[in-house]
Amino acid sequence: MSATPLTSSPQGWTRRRFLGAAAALGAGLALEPGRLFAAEAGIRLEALPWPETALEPVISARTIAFHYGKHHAGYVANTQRLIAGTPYAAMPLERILRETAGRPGQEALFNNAAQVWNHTFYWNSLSPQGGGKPPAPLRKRIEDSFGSLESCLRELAEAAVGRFASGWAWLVEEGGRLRVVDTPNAETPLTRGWRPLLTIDVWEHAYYLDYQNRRADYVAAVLEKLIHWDFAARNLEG
Ligand code: MN3
Repeated sequence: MSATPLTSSPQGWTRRRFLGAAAALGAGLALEPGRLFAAEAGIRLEALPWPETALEPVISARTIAFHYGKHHAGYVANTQRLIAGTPYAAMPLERILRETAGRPGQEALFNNAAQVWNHTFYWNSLSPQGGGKPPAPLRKRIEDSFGSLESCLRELAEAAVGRFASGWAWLVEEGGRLRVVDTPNAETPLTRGWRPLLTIDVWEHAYYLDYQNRRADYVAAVLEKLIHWDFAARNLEG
């Protein structure tokens, strides 16, 4: 795996997004959400979509430095090590997830690869210009499924705060309806037939430096100030 770059350039990102979209069209498959993840083999630490200081004061640069630079990078390194010399080294990340989900003996690879995917998805679920109201088409879908934006936000907060121990809260689409779900540890909606729209990481490493045990305060601040509705809208269209 020595030829695999640990980080990607913004140019590389754009190129992979294009290749991912082209591959999805060519194969008639919905890569969900194909625009973020490489269609070719190899595991990378994808670039953050904003500078480390961009989410302050809601999430500090120090939290991002550890969360991205140590935790996320660690999952990337572990996954690269686990696939080296195996057939998984020839697969893109999303295929590795589908091939290892629920497979006895592959728990470590699934957990690390899923955490790579989940973290890239999480960074893109946050924006310094986030919060506020979703764009009109997404807002209509939210109102159709939850009754109101406020109900959707309340469900997201309850899922994020109520998730016992480590895991993730998600807004997903299933069968034309939007739903809030939560997953434990590294579990990802991708392998359960749900289309993920956005996520909140509720592992303690996501908030402990800034909020200590006050997970509810972290979740409320993220939903109010950072949640990236435009990203969710693009995933719904994609
Ligand atoms: Mn995390």
